[in-house]
Amino acid sequence: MSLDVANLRAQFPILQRQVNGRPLVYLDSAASAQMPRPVLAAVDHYHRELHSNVHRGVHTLSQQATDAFEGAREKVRAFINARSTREIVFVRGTTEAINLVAQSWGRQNLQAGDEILITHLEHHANIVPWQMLCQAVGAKLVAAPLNQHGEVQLEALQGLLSPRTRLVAVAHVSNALGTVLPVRDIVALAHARGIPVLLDGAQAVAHEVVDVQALDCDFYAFSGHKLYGPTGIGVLYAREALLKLMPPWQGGGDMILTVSIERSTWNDLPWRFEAGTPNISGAIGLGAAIDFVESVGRPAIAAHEGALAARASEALGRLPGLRLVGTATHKAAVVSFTMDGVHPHDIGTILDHEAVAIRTGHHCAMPVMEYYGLPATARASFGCYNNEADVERLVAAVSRVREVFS
Ligand code: C6P
Repeated sequence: MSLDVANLRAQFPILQRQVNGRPLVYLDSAASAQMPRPVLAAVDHYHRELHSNVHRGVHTLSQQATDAFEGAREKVRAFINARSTREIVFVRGTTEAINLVAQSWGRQNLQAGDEILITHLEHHANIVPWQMLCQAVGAKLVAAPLNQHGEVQLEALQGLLSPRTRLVAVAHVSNALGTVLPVRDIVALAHARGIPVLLDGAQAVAHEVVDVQALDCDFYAFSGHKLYGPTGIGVLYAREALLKLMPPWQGGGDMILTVSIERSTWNDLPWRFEAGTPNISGAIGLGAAIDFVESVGRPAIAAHEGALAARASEALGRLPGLRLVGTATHKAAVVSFTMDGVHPHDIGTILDHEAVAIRTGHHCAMPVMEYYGLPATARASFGCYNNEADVERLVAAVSRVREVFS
């Protein structure tokens, strides 16, 4: 199942770029993965040949754009094995998907004294929308703790489920630590008490086969730009039984059936949740990204990235004063680290001089940084196009940081 990485790399024009006079080493795929030629071509084709509005025109362009847009929805459905395209709502990204659930389902189903259970490793996108909801309705946000490896323990999470818990919302994979959460078990625990579960799949879909029916989750959110697709497009999967009871959260064109000055009636699912002209080229690009990922195969991608990340962790871990942050047994290809006496931003700047792109900072996960008593980490994250030479360049550049600061 090994990947033909040289051939894969040739599909990503950006990897030909030089940065500071050296070939780019891109190790920031957890922030945004690069786009391969078929995705660039699909977006370009839409702009050159189909550009028009969807669901509105009888003219050929509009019909073809609508077919391509709705075709992308079917690709998403098949990709995550949803039962129906009625369960696939196009949104701007994971952040918007979670806000949609908070503002629509949340306001309808939560009241004062209720609780939402998250964990300590969530991205801000899976914290702040719930805080806003809690403030609006008088509910309480509860967070399950981590162990020293950055793992969420089921017993601890179970102990925080209370008769007032109305929703469990957890990451499938942590962006800051790489921890893969035991989401099937979490869903089973919550469902045993009749509590619905939202999974933040932003860091999972490009690396794991995600089957929403097998996971049995109620909501699943992800972004196109972490899946080799464009920015500004993402998906909310919601179980149809829940979605059909949820009120629209934004009003406007396309989400209605009829409008009079007195009142309006709502469109069918999923368009009821897609007010206004959608990101048509983004959805088409996402469809092409899904075809790309399926053609490569996620088990092969995960095995390849996992081997690179393990190699990088081992080599970096041997450097004096370097600490790996997040050492879960079940981990995605994310390597977060700190170096004694060096701020992570300085690590990132020196690496950039060497054309090695990593992310530094709190990774929009401040509670997990606080948990470890750190202001920030440096994070290298891997995609299908990375190779062993990238790992060597990373390790050499980090060693250079040590030289500069010693
Ligand atoms: N994490 C990272 O570098 P948006 O911005 O809506 O596409 O995705 C938000 C989001 C939600 N959940 C998780 C687990 C995420 O990792 C992200 C985005 C990027 O880690 C940018 S902060």
